[in-house]
Amino acid sequence: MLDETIITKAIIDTYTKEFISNLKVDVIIAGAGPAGLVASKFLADAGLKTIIFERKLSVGGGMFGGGMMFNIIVVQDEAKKILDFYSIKNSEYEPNYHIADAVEAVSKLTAGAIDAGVKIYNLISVEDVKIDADNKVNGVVINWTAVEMAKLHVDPMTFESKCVIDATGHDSEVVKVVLRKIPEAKLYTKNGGIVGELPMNAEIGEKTLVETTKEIYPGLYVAGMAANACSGGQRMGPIFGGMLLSGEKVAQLIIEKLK
Ligand code: 48F
Repeated sequence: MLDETIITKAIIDTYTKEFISNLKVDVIIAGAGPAGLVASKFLADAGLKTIIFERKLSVGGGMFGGGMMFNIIVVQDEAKKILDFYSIKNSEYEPNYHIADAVEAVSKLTAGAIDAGVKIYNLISVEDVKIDADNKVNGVVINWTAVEMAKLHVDPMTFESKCVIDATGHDSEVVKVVLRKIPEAKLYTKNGGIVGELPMNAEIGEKTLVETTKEIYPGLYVAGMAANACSGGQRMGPIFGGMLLSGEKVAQLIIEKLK
């Protein structure tokens, strides 16, 4: 005998209890693409309480689609260790070009994060940041993606963290909010603002990405394509090693800072 109201209660009760327990965490990540997923696992493995807010119904960002919907990803030698770490099957196509199944990669990166203790909230968008008296970022303002899509006039709610990672991809949405809403904000970039992403060059873009992954404003870090977009790095298309290494690097930076 199944009682529909118990099913409903189980969902609401469990979700809200966990939601409340995550109101104050160590790290909040905006975006569950490859960079955000990898960062979250390494942070959680280091004992930092980490949550991700993901706008969409599905996690994985641009990885699921491989290149132009051919759902295979390519990873170079430097990042093969991360595929192996997650037991993502891969093989060498040519020297320095390792291929893997995009769906397997997303699934295992996601499982890795969840097994490490990360809570992923899908269907929730980060729309603003919370700041302290010195304008340092110390949390995010969120709303249901459905509210955002329907343009409903519904106030958002706020979660607090010691650090925030913008892993929102090409649009670097969290960084844009900081620039828009804190007039005196200067990013740690060559022009103090968003330099903007450069056209395709996989070789340079992948190398640059590890350098552009950093704390870009007090309390706010960038990882993945958001990092190159902010600091003027090249785009690189469906080679994903840089995204994985960027996730690893941003986690190391935050671990050093917080521990
Ligand atoms: O775009 P995405 O996969 O970012 P990434 O981890 O990886 C980039 C690659 O996929 C690809 C590439 C470059 O050529 O190799 O582009 O840097 O994942 C970003 C995720 O963030 C979510 C979005 O739905 C996606 O899943 N997202 C974007 N804005 C928000 C957000 C927001 N405001 N709040 C929450 N999630």
